[in-house]
Amino acid sequence: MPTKVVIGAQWGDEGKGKIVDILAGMSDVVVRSQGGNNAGHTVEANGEQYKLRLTPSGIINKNTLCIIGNGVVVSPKVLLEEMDMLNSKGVSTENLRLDLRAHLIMPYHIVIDTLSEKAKGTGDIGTTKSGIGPCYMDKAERIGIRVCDLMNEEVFVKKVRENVKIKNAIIEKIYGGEGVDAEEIISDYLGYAKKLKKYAADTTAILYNEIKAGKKVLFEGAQGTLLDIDLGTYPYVTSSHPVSGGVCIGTGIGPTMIDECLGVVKAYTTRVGKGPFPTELFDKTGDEIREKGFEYGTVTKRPRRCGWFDAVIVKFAVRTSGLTSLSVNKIDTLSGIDKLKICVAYKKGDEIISEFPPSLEELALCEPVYEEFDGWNGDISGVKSYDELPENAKKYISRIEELCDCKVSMVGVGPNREQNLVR
Ligand code: 2SA
Ligand code: GDP
Ligand code: MG
Repeated sequence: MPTKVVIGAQWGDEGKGKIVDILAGMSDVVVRSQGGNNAGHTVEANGEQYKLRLTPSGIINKNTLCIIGNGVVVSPKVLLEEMDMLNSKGVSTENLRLDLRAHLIMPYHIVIDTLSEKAKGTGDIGTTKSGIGPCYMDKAERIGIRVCDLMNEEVFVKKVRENVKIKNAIIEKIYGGEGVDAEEIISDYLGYAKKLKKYAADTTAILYNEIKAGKKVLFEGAQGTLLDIDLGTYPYVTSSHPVSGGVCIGTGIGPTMIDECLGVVKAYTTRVGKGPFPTELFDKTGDEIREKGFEYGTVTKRPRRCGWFDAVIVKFAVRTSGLTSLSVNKIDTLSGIDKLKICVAYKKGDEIISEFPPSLEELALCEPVYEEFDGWNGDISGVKSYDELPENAKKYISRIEELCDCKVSMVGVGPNREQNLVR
């Protein structure tokens, strides 16, 4: 199929980077449509590990055109650092394009993100403090600064001076913090502009023409469904749209141009940051999964909360993103756990709930209803085909498929490109 969306069907970090890198080998174009450098996508290839935050995970494939779409919020500083990192590892960034409509993360966004989290005290969201929320706020308030503004010195200087006045009032008067210096920002950002100029383009037109020409296009989601600002566990969400619908708005294409939607999940569940997590484990099994699966934030190194696979949330992702198949990663991490559980529904008093509740207050009254499975033992990271997996692992996957009402097309047994079993 020519166009495919890859999204996270849990709370992010499902292993999207690995899957996109694998599929990028069969694609002409890879596009990011939302989020920013809050994302951390890990790709292991050619004996190297790459932790990508802004660049699409297709960049490791030298012939793939990589687009940062209009819906992404871009820190030029982080982007240039990432490009330098890639170049130093021999990866070319010549095929990168940055949309002119994308909004810029400015230093005051990072300051406000940090101060507003601090001011919330124990009621904080647990953001990555990379300025994502404040940048999307400016976009909605219609005072954001875009890549096209950065490419026009006169416009850029005027907008920065105006915005800094407003932002410093907020930083100093509301949060009691230290304001930022407009002239320093202007000088730094005009330096970034020079370096980024040749990559900046109207990518909506490029993308349309590529699709019309029959090219294979992959859309790379960041974060995950339950972090979607509309459909996630609001307010414990990010400020963009990680569901498949976000791709249209964030890249400028219409829904008729999307052929397939692949949801990536882990064989268990993780979450980083605050907010509800019905199947969270607070015992030694949770710790075992964290240590074996190395569940720590790719960007912030925060320990990820770990729990059992929750079919209620994944079924919700299948429904809200119209998923056509699932990729289940990290089945290897569950090896050696005697009894495994999958949450098949929630119980609220005497009521059985099978749809993920919109209200956090209602969710707090829900308890997971579990089905138990016999586990499997041994190192399965070298398994080369789905059929070779232990019988109990295959039963576990088949049950995920039934409960989520979606075909499982790939199973991950390790972080490397080669450790992916196609069914
Ligand atoms: P933000 O910074 O405003 O987007 O934070 C809002 C919530 O979204 C969560 N969030 C994430 N959750 C999982 N992974 C993310 N990327 C990094 C990773 C996270 C890291 O790959 O590990 O390094 O900690 C990501 N980005 C945002 C965040 O935790 C808040 O709950
Ligand atoms: P993303 O944000 O969805 O791209 O995921 P992250 O890169 O933040 O986190 C996923 C982690 O799991 C990374 O360290 C990957 O290298 C690793 N990973 C991906 N698939 C597998 C798998 O099947 N098994 C194991 N053990 N690790 C995996
Ligand atoms: Mg991640």
